[in-house]
Amino acid sequence: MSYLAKKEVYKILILGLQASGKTTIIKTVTEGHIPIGEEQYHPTIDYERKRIAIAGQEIVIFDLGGQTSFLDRFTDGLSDLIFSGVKALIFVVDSKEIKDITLAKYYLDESLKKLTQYSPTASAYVFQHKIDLIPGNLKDEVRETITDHLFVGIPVHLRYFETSVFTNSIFRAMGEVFAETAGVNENLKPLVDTFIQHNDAEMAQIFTTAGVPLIKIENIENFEHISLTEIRKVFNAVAQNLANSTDQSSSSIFFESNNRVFIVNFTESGFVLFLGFQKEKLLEKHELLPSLYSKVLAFSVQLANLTE
Ligand SMILES: Nc1nc2c(ncn2[C@@H]2O[C@H](COP(=O)(O)OP(=O)(O)OP(=O)(O)O)[C@@H](O)[C@H]2O)c(=O)[nH]1
Ligand SMILES: [Mg+2]
Repeated sequence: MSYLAKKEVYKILILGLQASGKTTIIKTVTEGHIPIGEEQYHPTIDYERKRIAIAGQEIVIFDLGGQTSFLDRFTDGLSDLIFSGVKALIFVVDSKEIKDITLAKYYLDESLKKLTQYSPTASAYVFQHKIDLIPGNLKDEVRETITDHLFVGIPVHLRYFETSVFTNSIFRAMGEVFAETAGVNENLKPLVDTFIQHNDAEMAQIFTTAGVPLIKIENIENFEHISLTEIRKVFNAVAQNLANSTDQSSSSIFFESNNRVFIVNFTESGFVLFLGFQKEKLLEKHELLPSLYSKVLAFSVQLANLTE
């Protein structure tokens, strides 16, 4: 067993009032496609569990139905079962439903009480969701109103994100939750950091196979890096390519822009390594693409072994 091995399954809770968007969020970030428009609402009955692996760490997400009859049971009769062994709690509020903010605050308080009781070391996040529905000039006002209500008398540190399933915001927010929960920053980041320093890479990113960004490291200052949206386009194309490919060993691909070479590698332990190199640097070092490519492959195997 490797030193990074963690066999315990980590638990993430996602809760909030009904129709705030929890099930849609989980579907988007675990299946990797951004929905085109609002979809028909199917309330979650009771709760649903979704098991995923992030960089070798098994995680179970509890998607808790948001109807008040369910929330009352989760925070009372079932609280021991629901709130024990939790690593992260995400509370989702609908940006558009300001009228329900007092009710949301009530359940946020109840949940945090139970979280402090059963999982005192867990991290807590608030997603102010469906931000796409708020016009730009009202965003500050809406955020202020929501935070003014939610944060009164909160005993724990809450991380706050504005999210929408129609933009990268949800991938960024969930990326932080996943990276922190799975310990990616302590485990993978130092190794990737060392690799890119040694090989003069400009940047490295690690994604889940669904395209959720877990970490990003830049090796140079003022790198006008390609945006997440651009990476996602390439990423989806690559993922599609690999899914269609009959040659399952072809888990890597490289492509180039005028000044850069990028290598994308789908590691065996369920994450994706994305590296960018400057062509000029490679030329200076007389580094040829095939040799760079095999170094990346070797590194990816090493990472996979460590996280198995
Ligand atoms: N505009 C917008 N709509 C969203 C977003 N996320 C989800 N929705 C819509 O919100 C509605 C409710 O979504 P669900 O994910 O089912 O809500 P839920 O929180 O799981 O609801 P319960 O299971 O009843 O607690 C659906 O019609 C979704 O399409 C978003 O970011 N923006
Ligand atoms: Mg639901």
